[in-house]
Amino acid sequence: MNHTILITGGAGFIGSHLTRLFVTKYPDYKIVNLDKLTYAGNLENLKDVENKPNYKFVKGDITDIEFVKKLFEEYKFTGVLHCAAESHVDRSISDPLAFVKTNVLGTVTLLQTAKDFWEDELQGKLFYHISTDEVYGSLGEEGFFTEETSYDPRSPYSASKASSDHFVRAFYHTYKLPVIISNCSNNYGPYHFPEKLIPLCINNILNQKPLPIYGKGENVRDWLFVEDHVKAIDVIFHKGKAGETYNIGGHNEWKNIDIIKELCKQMDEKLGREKGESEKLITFVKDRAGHDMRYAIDATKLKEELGWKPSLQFEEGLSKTIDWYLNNKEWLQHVTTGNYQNYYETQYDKR
Ligand code: NAD
Ligand code: TDX
Repeated sequence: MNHTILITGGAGFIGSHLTRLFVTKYPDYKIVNLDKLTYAGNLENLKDVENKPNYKFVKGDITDIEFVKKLFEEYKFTGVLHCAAESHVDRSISDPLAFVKTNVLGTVTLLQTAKDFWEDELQGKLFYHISTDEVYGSLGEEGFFTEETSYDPRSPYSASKASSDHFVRAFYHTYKLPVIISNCSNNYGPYHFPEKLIPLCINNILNQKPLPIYGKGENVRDWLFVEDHVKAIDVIFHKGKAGETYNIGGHNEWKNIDIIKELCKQMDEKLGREKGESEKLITFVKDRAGHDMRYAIDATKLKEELGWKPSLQFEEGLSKTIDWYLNNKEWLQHVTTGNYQNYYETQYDKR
């Protein structure tokens, strides 16, 4: 069928890759990108698709119900791919209310509007909520998160995402709204805002600034190349079953310190620097409050039921990512001026 899809947060990191994939792969779909353009949203991320006839950008806030209603009236959406969120754990520690507002109230605003517009004809509609593995809490050395793992969020960010997931399921059970949730592990790749570990360290290596590693760098994350994530979303959107949850992960666990060492090694080679030069920048700093120890996803359900698996090996994905940042220094400069400097000073310089 032909869809008219609302993508929220399409100017952000994952949202821009998702928008690009849907706009180019499905020329018969109409894609409307609703984004507030917070510090994390950037229309430069979508320069290559902005003039496509099936793409439209609308600036707005998902918590503004009158605005969201008007958009549903105008476009008669058949699907929602909901990416918009406050997404950075460290910011959630300093400003939890902003996370409740966008991640909880914003999600319920969209659910409520979709329900009101779709309730006469639910057939052919889908509300797809993009969520995170952080809702499951923190693992010890063993085990994986499955779709059955109990929720145990431990940061204001993950608590707000867990809350939004609960509302999505509540709308399915109460109003039969067709919903799907996917919970993904840590993404990396082009257009990643340099407040997150990998792009922050790429930027700092380039500028020969300290690489701030929280605690001892022993925390483990399961990394997935962002293009593999959005390919999984595509498969789930088209083949997944309403009411279901799918975990998405790379089966690719790394300690933070090991990732940064690999990054230093690859960047020294690419920049023609002496072997070991960038590693000297590694600086252990005060740990993140409530820092989750380990995340690891079991993505068996997605592989067995829908046939998705990651396509890129991590070292290759990291190399592609570094090359993108080296070829797009202007993008990096644009996003690291102004407010970014204030954020950086508060987060790191005064620690
Ligand atoms: P991001 O911070 O890069 O982008 C978020 C986008 O949402 C930005 O464009 C921002 O302008 C927009 N936005 C924020 N508040 C808004 C509002 N009130 N109204 C409209 N737009 C608003 O985030 P990301 O890393 O791309 O994450 C996207 C989604 O994927 C989030 O829901 C996040 O929880 C989830 N997720 C992220 C990761 C990851 O590793 N980055 C992993 C799993 C899940
Ligand atoms: O300066 C840093 N130093 C450091 O050691 C930063 C920014 C992070 N870290 C550590 C904290 C984590 O253990 O690196 C790891 C990764 O940190 P982030 O890049 O901030 O990601 P994380 O907190 O794991 O959350 C990410 O993955 C899940 C995304 O930001 C979330 O949106 C997503 O849901």
